[in-house]
Amino acid sequence: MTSTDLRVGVVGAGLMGADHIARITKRISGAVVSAVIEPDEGRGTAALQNAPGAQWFTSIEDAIAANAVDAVVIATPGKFHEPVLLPALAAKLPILCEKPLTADSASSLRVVEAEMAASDRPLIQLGFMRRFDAEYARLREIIASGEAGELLALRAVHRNPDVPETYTQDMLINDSVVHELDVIPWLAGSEIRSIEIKYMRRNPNSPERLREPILVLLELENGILVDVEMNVSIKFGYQVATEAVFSNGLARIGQANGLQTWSDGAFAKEEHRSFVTRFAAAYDVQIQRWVDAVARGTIDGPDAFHGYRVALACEAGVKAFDGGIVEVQQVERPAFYDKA
Ligand code: ISE
Repeated sequence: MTSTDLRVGVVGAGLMGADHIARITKRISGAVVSAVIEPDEGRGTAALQNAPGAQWFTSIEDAIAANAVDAVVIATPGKFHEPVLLPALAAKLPILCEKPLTADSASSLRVVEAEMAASDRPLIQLGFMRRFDAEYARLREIIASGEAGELLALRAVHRNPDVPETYTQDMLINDSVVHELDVIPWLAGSEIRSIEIKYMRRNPNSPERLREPILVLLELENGILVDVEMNVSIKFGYQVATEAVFSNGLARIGQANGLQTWSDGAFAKEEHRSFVTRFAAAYDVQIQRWVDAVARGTIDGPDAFHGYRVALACEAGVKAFDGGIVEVQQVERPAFYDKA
């Protein structure tokens, strides 16, 4: 650690929090984990193994009162974000908040208002990591440049091998499709106008409480149609892929790119089993760019107002479980968010 390193408090030491703690300690320059904020003692002390010199706190308020952090990474489940975001904003701390911003649009709006009241510039960057994946960035360039002609449609698949017991039906949208609700407007340069959901044939592996896989159909403001297969019980592995259909051709991202083996007359390629490995490089780039941006007094990624828009799209998505085409409420972006 050097005296200029950003002292980061990581809130939540579950799968994602522990991964960010290891990342900041081992691979990120200009930052150090100075605090692990986690109510569960077992998880908190386990996480400290990867954060030499860090202190353990059970609440964000205690870490702020002890002057232990210059910035915060929030990696708890979305429903716990608001009570961490509000005191961190009041203390004017830069924040990298894992997706989603909060559990619903009303609380997301409260966070946006608290941010505008606390600071003269955005403090929150949202952890939508796909934007930092090299293939997503290249696809966005191809779309924007027009080099393959006009974009006609996007076809996406989002497949998980399984999900934990805490995963509920609404999480198909609020926890999983939320990534597409972020990245599709970013890729296509157009907001989401409406959402429709169709139920695919039930997977016998699906837990009793879930009705899935689902097919999510998005219509964008510019008329582009996007279909997303969301599937969380497909056993074989973790797969996130998109095909872009242009007037002059196709582009595909997210194809399996692991170890190739030839054996017993067969060819095989390794597939990911979790988002932790599939997006490892994107998470590294995201955190490094956030740390560098904080040093410049800014953010470098999606902001809280975008998180509010995504929350509105999620609400439309959850309504669409009951059938029909559901319009997404459109909101005007305050000039405050152009200060980043
Ligand atoms: C999880 O929270 C993620 O963010 C993953 O990227 C997604 O694939 C998964 O479905 C979510 O539960």
